[in-house]
Amino acid sequence: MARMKFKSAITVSLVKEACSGPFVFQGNLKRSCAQAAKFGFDAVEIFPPSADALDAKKLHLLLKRHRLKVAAIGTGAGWLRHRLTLTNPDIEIRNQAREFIAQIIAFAAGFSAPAIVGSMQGRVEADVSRKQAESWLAEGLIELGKRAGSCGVSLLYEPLNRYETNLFNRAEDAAAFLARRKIRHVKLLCDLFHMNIEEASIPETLRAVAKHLGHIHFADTNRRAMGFGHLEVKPIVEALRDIGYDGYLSAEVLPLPNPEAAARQTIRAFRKLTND
Ligand code: LER
Ligand code: MN
Repeated sequence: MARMKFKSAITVSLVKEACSGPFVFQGNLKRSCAQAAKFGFDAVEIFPPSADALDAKKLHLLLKRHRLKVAAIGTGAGWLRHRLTLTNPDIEIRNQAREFIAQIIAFAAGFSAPAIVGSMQGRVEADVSRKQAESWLAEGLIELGKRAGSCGVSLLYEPLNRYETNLFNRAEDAAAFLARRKIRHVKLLCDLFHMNIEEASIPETLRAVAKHLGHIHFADTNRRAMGFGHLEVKPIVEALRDIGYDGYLSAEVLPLPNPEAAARQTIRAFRKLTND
């Protein structure tokens, strides 16, 4: 059987409020794409303030010039800037959250890329039952999954560690939720940083959720570039090969000690681990 080929991606944030977040390049899409290409990445993962803040025509030209793809587009600014979530008790806020994400889904689909629901999932708020919060999350993901499917792409749902949400922390629980609630066109984004906190075994979990897996955030235990922490990553890559994963390993990592060093370390680790 032909060997599966992984794809490399690096994060670019255009959101000022996220300057201390796990984004390698920040603030200037033109310069960030040039740098991503210079280091040899296949794609960029973009974290924009909103869909409106991006210019599709300019982005197509920029990607063409640098032979890059869009790996995914994050929606977290909806939470960071506007405090919108899919599980807020106020229906107006839930609706605004859906609209914010829907616009990013439509924009990303123009680049054959998925949008990501991470922090926009929210949490089980005080005075809300878990059952109710899960139902709101399921309703949101069902509708947004339909939108993604009708544009020919998937939507990515990301379980987060316990310090960021109390909804789903473990990938198998999230996969069971997607199946139980019949949520279509939604795949799992497995972030190795969150998994290191929550999973008993990352390789075994990846094998168990194989059919739901859509994207990987490629980060070490300390949220730094792969190799700058202590993650045992070889068995993880072996598991990804065994399950036939051929998607992105996308570096959602801190720009430490500086963006260039984080990018260089990521691509070095990517090549060494994958021989790609
Ligand atoms: C989003 O992809 C994520 O992993 C969050 O932990 C970032 O705050
Ligand atoms: Mn992540």
